This record gives sequence, C-alpha cells and structure tokens, in this order.
Amino acid sequence: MDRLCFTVSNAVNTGCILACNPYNCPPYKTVVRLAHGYPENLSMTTQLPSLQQWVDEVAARTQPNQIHWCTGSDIEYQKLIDMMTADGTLSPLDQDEYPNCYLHLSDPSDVARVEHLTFVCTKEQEDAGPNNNWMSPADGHAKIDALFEGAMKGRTMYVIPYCMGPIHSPYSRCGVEITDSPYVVANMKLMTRMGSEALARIESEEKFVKGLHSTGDLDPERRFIMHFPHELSIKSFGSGYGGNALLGKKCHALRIASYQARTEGWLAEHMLIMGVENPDGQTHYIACALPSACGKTNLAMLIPPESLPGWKIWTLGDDIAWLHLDETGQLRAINPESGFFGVVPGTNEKTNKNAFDMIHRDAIFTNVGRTADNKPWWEGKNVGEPAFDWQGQEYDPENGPAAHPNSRFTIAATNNPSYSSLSEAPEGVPISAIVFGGRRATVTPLVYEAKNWKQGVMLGASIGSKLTAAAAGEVGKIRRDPMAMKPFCGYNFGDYWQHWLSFEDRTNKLPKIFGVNWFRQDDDGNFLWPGFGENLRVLRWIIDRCENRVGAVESPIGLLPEDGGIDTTGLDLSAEVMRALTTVDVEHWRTENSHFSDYLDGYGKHVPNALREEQRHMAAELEKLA
Ligand code: OXD
Ligand code: MN
Repeated sequence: MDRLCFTVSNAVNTGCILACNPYNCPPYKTVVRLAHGYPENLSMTTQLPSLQQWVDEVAARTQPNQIHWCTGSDIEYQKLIDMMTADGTLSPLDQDEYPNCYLHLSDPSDVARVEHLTFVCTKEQEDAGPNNNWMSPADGHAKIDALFEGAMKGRTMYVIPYCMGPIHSPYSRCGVEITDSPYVVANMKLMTRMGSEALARIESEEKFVKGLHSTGDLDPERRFIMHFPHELSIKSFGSGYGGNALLGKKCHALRIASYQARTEGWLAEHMLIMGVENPDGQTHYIACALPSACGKTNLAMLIPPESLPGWKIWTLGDDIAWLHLDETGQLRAINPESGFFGVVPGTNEKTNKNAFDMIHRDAIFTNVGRTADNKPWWEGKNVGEPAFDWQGQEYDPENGPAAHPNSRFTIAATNNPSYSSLSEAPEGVPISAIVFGGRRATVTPLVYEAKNWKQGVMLGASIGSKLTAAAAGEVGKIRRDPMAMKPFCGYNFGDYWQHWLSFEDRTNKLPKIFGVNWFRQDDDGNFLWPGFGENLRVLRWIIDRCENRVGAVESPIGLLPEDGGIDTTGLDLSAEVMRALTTVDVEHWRTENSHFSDYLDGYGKHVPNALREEQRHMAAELEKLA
C-alpha cells in the first residue's frame, strides 16, 4: 500500500497518490509536490532552485515511491504516528496513564551512536585531526553514494526543512534532512523547529546544511555516518538510531556547526543551558559540558532540594549550546534544539522528577521494556515490574536488563515543567559561567575554578571520563573527552582549542570557567557526593564566585572552595569527606598532567602554544608541591 495513505479513516486521505512512482509520471515536479492527503501540505513547495535541484538529485539516486515535503504540522505528526502504529514501527502505550506515548523497538544492532563508522571527510587528513575518523571527500561520497543507489525503492522520501535555534534568531542556522524513515520525521518534529516556517527562512537565506539519511537495510556492515564540513553536508546510511539518524542533532548542531562556528567566530558545544534563580529573583545562566550519559539532562532539570528554599531552575537545553559574542562582548547562548532525546534508565521521581513527570505524555520511547499492563518500564523507574524487554521478548533477567542502557525518550521541550520561555528568545541568554565535567571516580575534585580563560581552556581540553552506553564501545574505560566533544568536534581538536583561546582577544567580558565531578567514589565504590538536586549547592558556589561573594583556595589546578565554602547544611557529609572532595592529590595530578601532555603530543603542531604553556606551567606548580 502507498505508505502515505495512512490506515486511519480520514476523508483527507482520498488525495493520496496511490502507487504512483513520480519517476514514471512526468512532469515529475508536479507529481512530487502533490498534497499526499494533507490539505495543509498543499502550500508546501520550494522557491529555492538549489534545494529543488538537490531533492531531485537525491530522488534520482535513491528512487523513492514518492516524496513528502514535511510541513511540521500537528496533523502531519499524528498521521505519521498512526501510520507507524499501523505497520508496527510504534506500539501505543497505555493511553490512560501515558497519553500520546508510543514505544519503538529498534533493530538490536542499532542502539547507539557508532563512532567507529562516523567520518569527517576533509581534503587533508590533518584538518579532521586525530580526534576523527577520516576519509577524503571523494572516497567518502563514492563509498556512501553507492549505498544510496535505489535505497528508497518502495519507500517514501521525506524532505524535512528545519531550523536549529529560534526561527527568528540571528544565531540560528538551518538545514534540510532527507530521510526514508517516518520515525526520524516524528523525532525531528519533537526535537527541532521543522516545517513551513523553517523552509521560509531557508528560502530567504539561500543557505542550508544538507543532510541525507536512509535506514537502508540496517546491516552494520553497510552503515556509515559521513560529514563533509566544507560542503556543509552530511550523509548517513544504515542506522535509525537518534544520534546517527536525526541529523539536526549531533551531525549538524555539533560536527558541522563546530566547523561553521570556527569560520564564523562562534562556538557549537555539547553543553546544557540552565537558568539558576536565587531566592531574590536573580537568574544566572550556566552552560555545562558533560560527556554523553553523564547526567546533563538531570542537571538541566534539577529540582532544588527542600533545604534550599526559594531557588528555581529554568531549563533551556540539555545537550547542545551555540555560543555567540554579542555586540557588547557578552557571551550569549541559544539551544539549537527544541526537544529532548534523553537516556531513560535511572529516571525516577527522585533523580529527575521533571523528566519523570514530563514523559508521562506525548513521548516516543525507544528500546525500553514494558509492563504487563502496557506501561513503559526501565531499570531505576521504581514503579511496576517488567513483563517484556526492549527486544519485545518476555522479560528474563538472564537475558540482561529490560530496558537497553541507552534507551531513550524523545519529547518536546515545552513539556518540561522547568521549561524556560527564554528558549525562544532570539537573542539567547547571557552566560555567567561555563562548566566542564566528567565521570571520574578519583583525581578530579567536586568543583574547581580556572584562574583565567587560558587555564579554563586547558581545564576543558583535559577532561577525561568513563565511557558510557551512549556510544557502542567499551563501557567504563576512561578516555580523554576534551570539552565533552570527542565524538562531536568536526575538525582538528588542536585548531578547536586555538579557536576557544581566540575569544580572549575579542572581549574582556568572558565568563569564568569551572570544572565539576559528581562521581567521586571511595575505595568501596560508594559515591562521596549525593549528586542530583544537591548539585545546586555546587552551582551556588559557582555563582557566588562569579559575583565575587566567596573566597577560594589557590592550587596548581585552579581555585578550590574554602572549608565551609560549599553549604552542606542538612547533608550527612563529614568534614573529612568534604575535604577529600575539594583538595588536590598532587601525585594523582602529576600523573594526570603527564597523561594530558602525552595526549597533546598526538596533535603535534596543531596544539596552540598557549595551551602547551599552561600544561607545562601546571606541571611545574605540581612539581613544587611534590
Ligand atoms: C546524546 C549523546 O545522545 O551525547 O546526547 O550521545
Ligand atoms: Mn549528548
């Protein structure tokens, strides 16, 4: 049956172009722009020849049955959901307790980002840097284009115009994703500003990132995610998983955007954006980079503990920040996304009540388990029992967890109880502090402050963290993850650090930079810091430092809280544990510094001198204390 003729009975469907392959039906352009059953889609067409030409070329190569230009309307979303429910791509969850919530179970081989199959294709290998897998643009195109030949036969090709960032913001950038996956379209609707308004902006700017995606046959041997930064284009084949397939997210808003940001003088970062309002009603905005699955969503939606009455948190984003200097030299942030693609396991009333509440309606769940009464279930939910696992099999603990450790929810940001309406502000929000963190059982203190911008850039560049399930690989191993951008920087890290350093020459209003680590453990593996809502105590110290309200202790790695500097009233934490959390172990840091020095060596002449000097300066300061 024609994929666009949804099975729901609806009079508007009579407009469907049943079984008409546009490539056999000249004049081609008139056919592909048919309404596909949606009255509101009648207006969709493009005035932009370069876009039309690209769509034509892709269609000629991939040979879809038909083409659907996405309007981004709610009716369109519902039709896609109904179609996917009918063909089994989605299963409706219990609609009383989870209205408009659906479950998608992916192919078991397709559950995470595939960093080893992700390439940055630049003319010279050193432009991609040791941080990326590289292929020449010619080889990259040839390899992946061969896979796209005829890949959409029998399928519908969806054209998704989208805008990363508020539609009317000068800081936003647009793209068009072509995909054969209705699951991708539905997710893009929740995650981005997509459809008619985005198309209008693209037509007036005449510039957009081109993203081509096909799920292919999901064969891991025929799976590649290719980026062509100089062409502002992406080609992704063989995966339906979020970070590989929702091209607006990691591929555009980080890899391509980081390259574009360097050429245009801004930063595209793997950072949450949150507003922290104190009891006097003053709000500070913080941008915080943590590696994948290290709690960015929880931090962005933090609920202040009862012991800190009057504090409020406002969420602008949980994953990506685009940072621009405004005309006064103030660093401002927008979230290019408009939804969340969060890790589900561990989400409960206590860890993230906002997320837990918001995913009770309008959410797409991917790869969670199910209870016997058809509610989604995941490890750490603390309610109900699993009856089925993420592969749809009867749950048996022998087969592993019910929910895949990287199972996800997709949901519009407006569903979040702590949603900040400034998420739509074209001018973004002023950033008071930049925070970098990682998941480290030892070495890194709970919080420390860089003495200046250069030291802050080094602090970010030297972040190391335990690998998590967000990417296919060895979970638990420590790897260097500078600025939490290891999998996402679209060019040579050496040049990226230089770009970061260059901001100091452009303004004297840069925010302070801090490091955090919520994950310190004792010898028995117990976490030393309670984390979650209590992290507000650390944010409060950060804000107090920005406002010069509290003192700090000098150390070779930066400035540390004084004894009692972090309010621990009401917490069951001994002075000894607090000291362990806020002091520098010189021997550990000498090893850390030497590992960082070896790591920098890998970037050869691309390492900025200023960064090298900072690293050597820290080594010398540590030596004095050894
Ligand atoms: C994510 C990731 O999905 O970082 O945000 O992997
Ligand atoms: Mn992320």
